[in-house]
Amino acid sequence: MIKKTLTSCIYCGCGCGMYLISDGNKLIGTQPSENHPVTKGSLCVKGWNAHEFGNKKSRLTHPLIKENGKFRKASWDEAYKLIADKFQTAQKKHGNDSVAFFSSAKTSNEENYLMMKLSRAVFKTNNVDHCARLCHASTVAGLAATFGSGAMTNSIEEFERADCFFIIGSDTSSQHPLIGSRIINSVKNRGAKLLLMDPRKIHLSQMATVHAQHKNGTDVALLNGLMHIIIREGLEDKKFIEDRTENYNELKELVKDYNPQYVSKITGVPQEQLIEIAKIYATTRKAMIVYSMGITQHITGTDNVKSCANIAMLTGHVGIECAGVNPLRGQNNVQGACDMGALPVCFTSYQKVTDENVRKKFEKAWGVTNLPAENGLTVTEVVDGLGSGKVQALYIMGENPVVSDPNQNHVIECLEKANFLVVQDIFLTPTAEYADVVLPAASFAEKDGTITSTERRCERMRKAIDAPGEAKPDWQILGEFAKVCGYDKMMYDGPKKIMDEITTVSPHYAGMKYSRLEPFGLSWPCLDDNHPGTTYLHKDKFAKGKGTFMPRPYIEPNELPDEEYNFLLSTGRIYWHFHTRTMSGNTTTLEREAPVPYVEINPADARELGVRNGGKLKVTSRRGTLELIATVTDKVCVKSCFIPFHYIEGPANILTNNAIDPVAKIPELKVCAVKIEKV
Ligand SMILES: Nc1nc2c(c(=O)[nH]1)N[C@H]1C(S)=C(S)[C@@H](COP(=O)(O)OP(=O)(O)OC[C@H]3O[C@@H](n4cnc5c(=O)[nH]c(N)nc54)[C@H](O)[C@@H]3O)O[C@H]1N2
Ligand SMILES: Nc1nc2c(c(=O)[nH]1)N[C@H]1C(S)=C(S)[C@@H](COP(=O)(O)OP(=O)(O)OC[C@H]3O[C@@H](n4cnc5c(=O)[nH]c(N)nc54)[C@H](O)[C@@H]3O)O[C@H]1N2
Ligand code: SF4
Ligand SMILES: [Mo]
Repeated sequence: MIKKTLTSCIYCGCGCGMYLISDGNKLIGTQPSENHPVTKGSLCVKGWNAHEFGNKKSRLTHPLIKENGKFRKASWDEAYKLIADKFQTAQKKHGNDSVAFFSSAKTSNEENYLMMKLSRAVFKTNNVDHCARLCHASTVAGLAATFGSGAMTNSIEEFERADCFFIIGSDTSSQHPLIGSRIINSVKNRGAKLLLMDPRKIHLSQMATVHAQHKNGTDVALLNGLMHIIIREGLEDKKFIEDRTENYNELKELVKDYNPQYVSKITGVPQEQLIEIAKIYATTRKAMIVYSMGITQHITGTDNVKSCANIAMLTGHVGIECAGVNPLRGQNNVQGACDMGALPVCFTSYQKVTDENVRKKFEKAWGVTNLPAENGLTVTEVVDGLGSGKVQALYIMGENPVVSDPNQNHVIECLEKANFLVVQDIFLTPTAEYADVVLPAASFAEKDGTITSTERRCERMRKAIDAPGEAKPDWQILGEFAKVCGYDKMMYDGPKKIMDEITTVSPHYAGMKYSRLEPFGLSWPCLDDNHPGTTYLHKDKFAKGKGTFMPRPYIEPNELPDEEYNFLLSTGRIYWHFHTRTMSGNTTTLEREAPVPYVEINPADARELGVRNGGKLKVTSRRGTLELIATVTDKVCVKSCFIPFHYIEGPANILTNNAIDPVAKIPELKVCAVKIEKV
């Protein structure tokens, strides 16, 4: 029988509402919801094909235990007992913080909540984190410090009415297609201005009012330069600054030095372009800042984010409709994973683990004592900890660090040293190969729950079919495992009950009962059962009261090209693939378009190297080396190159630098130095 189930797309943070079409227990297609406020009858190519990977024969169907280097099938009970024994033994010998947990932005809010509950209530450690560390950790830190809340300030619908887009470090039309299409419509049909600041040519470049191709990693200088011009021209919003912000004099003092001549020299952007961008942005009221990984994935990621917040406050472009600072969250549920406290420093709703009253509240709610009071380790610190012995055992749910973490050789060395590794996934990933126990999870199509999209919209995921073999939803696995560990307050008869618990301990989600999430969800803050949700933040007052200007000086990236490693490498993604390709690589239409890894280089460099389009190149950094096909294109500047990080067959992360931002601990995935040779 053919059935249609309304759910939320598994791929990006746009949070599209789609129907999964199933025939018996097999998914046969998808279809966009006509009425979903983001989707409105359209999906991108990934959404249209989101039914395929789940049907693959290579799905994990049974728990696996490694013996003498080989996996064998095991029962759930045997697997749970082994993990419990290893984790508890590690803690007895090496202390509570010798174990760690990676949660997953691919799983539901309820599952992220249970992962952090498992870590904190059962194992008494705050060593719980997830891929936001590689993604928007700098947003969470930078916007919390300036505005008091680290989320997208405005909603996706507002892109349809904005008059100016200030896009810095976001390939929006490729990576957030349903937001990108609104930008394109507004620019083409309504004459909205598009100010693009991106070192690389992207699809949006063609229609940009101005495209400043600044040098990678010079964003703080660029933004300070724009603020210098705005103040010099008297275009700052004096009333907003006076009424709603603090620390303005420090900002004014710092940006004094960033005159157009100086900034042009650092960034490579002509002075006229700087002036044009500053004037258009400052004089258009409905002007939205949009950013993503080009801003966050730097050792100065937090500084970059603070600088975006500074320029928005300087011009009074926040707390109003169709404006604000809009970090586009990447994974379908990375916003939710952060909201649920799958972070080493906070419980749900960003309530700090260091606050005794907060801990007391959770101790009471969970029926436990002595919740850990010290901040835990981040993803990158846990990986290092496996190498040094500080961390003995790691439980990974729905992440694939062998492909997604920087400096792959280092990651593999650390995973090999791990005393005990558990991987819970839908496929046997390159990371799972290093595991001692592998647990089979149900995919998004096989379970109920909620996700929270980039516009803070908490919406339903619904079960369409049964999971293959003995695979189970992550929430059920975590509950059963906790019980084997001696804690039975994580057994629920379904995600609805888990959300009921979440609403009682999380102020932003207090009104998010399942009955209220029909049909397309609500955006937080949603403070009680009658609260309508919130489309844009910081109206009248910032989440922290006054907004704080946080002026930052420009600092160079950690590793820039020199004589030997003379190319700048930047990494990122492409339209057709999603991250480590476990899902998109198992999807015919997507895989057909981009089946092999490659490196983009400029035609001038290709001539110098004597390589043509499709020829072979060896790319080497201080950390590793890769052979790749050359794609010769003027998308990248001379002496720069770009490699998508999707491919285990040609993993960009063998080259990348694991230097981190000191505040947010996010690695510098967007800049490192390499040399390139013809093979
Ligand atoms: N198809 C597809 N869609 C996805 C994903 C995917 O894997 N595939 N992943 C999702 C996830 S988790 C995320 S986080 C988002 C990411 O979405 P994006 O951040 O849009 O994607 P990226 O390719 O990482 O990089 C964005 C842009 O930053 C630019 N850039 C590089 N260095 C700099 C710099 O120093 N300064 C500035 N200003 N710009 C720079 C790049 O040229 C690129 O255009 O996409 C989400 N959507
Ligand atoms: N060089 C470089 N590296 C990068 C980036 C970059 O721009 N450049 N970007 C970084 C960013 S922004 C991100 S977000 C990370 C992403 O890094 P990861 O999160 O490690 O990448 P994914 O491929 O999304 O991994 C998700 C895993 O979850 C599994 N999965 C899917 N559904 C479920 C489920 O329901 N349950 C369970 N248990 N598992 C499931 C998938 O099979 C997959 O293995 O990569 C980062 N790495
Ligand atoms: S835009 Fe994002 S959420 Fe929408 S269909 Fe495409 S991948 Fe899915
Ligand atoms: Mo991400």
